[in-house]
Amino acid sequence: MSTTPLLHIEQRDEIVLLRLDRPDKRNSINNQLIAELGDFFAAPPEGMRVVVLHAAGEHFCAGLDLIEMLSQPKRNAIEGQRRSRAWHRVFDLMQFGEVPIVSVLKGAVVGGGLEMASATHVRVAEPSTFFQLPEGQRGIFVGGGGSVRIPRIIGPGRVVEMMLTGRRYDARQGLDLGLVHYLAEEGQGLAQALELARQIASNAPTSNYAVINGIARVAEMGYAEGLMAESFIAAATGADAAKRITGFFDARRQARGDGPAEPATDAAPDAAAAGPATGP
Ligand code: 1HE
Repeated sequence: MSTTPLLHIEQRDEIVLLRLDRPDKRNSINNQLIAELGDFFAAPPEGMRVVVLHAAGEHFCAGLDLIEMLSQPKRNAIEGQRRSRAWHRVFDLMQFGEVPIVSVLKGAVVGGGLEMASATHVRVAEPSTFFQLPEGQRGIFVGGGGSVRIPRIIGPGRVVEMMLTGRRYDARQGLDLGLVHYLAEEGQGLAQALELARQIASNAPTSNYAVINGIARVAEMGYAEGLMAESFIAAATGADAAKRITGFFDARRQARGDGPAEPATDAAPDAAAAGPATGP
């Protein structure tokens, strides 16, 4: 294992920029890189509210490090599963972690690169971006959650077809399919992602937490279970809602030239401590 980090970490106030820093190998994911990602997301730095995941060089990520894979032949099924399960743990920590992740896509977003991107919450792509799942052509299968996350975004039929034919989708097609949320100008992906990250960081942290941990899970539940789970999540959020809601109406009154609203502390002490009931 190299001692040079493959993940560059830079904290700018509430936003942490994580850069995949292996451009000479097209940011392909080896054991070291996945371990560094896992270490970061298992113990995120204090004060972090949003992560921007971007990449050095021309390509976001060329997927699994195929050279390393060849050098580590699996001896049995459990050993064979080990790498895949390690990726699952790390990408789960990302998708169901503490803060939203905005990714900046460009060039190759292939195989494990697409698996990683699909564990991020907001995806910004530059026009050079292309998506591919070349596992079939390499004689392997997705192992980083690709058969779980990607079909939930673009549908299982498209994933089957992508994997059988090795077809590439470009950035614009990615936008139509939901792999991309924002199409940036060439070279502007990071700037756009940072702008989005600042916007997301200004939300209530508990709301962001509820969104990234709640929506995808509730969507997997049955109707009644989903509604019940939603009501619990709604009850657990809203700690600073009174302040935010009052601020919202104050700003409107000020814009109209009226006086400020009554302070939110008018609420009963218990209710103020628990936060207002959210939802209907
Ligand atoms: C790599 C890898 C890699 C590049 N593992 N070393 N992923 C793939 O099948 C994608 C394979 N890579 C490519 O198709 C191309 O490299 C790219 C389209 C991404 C970029 O092309 P290009 O012309 O800019 O770069 P290059 O000349 O092909 O590669 C530059 C170097 O990166 C070269 O190393 P060098 O030492 O010869 O300079 C390549 O060997 C190295 N490189 N991609 C290792 N993937 C948990 S399951 C997930 C399963 C998968 O991810 S399957 C998809 C694997």
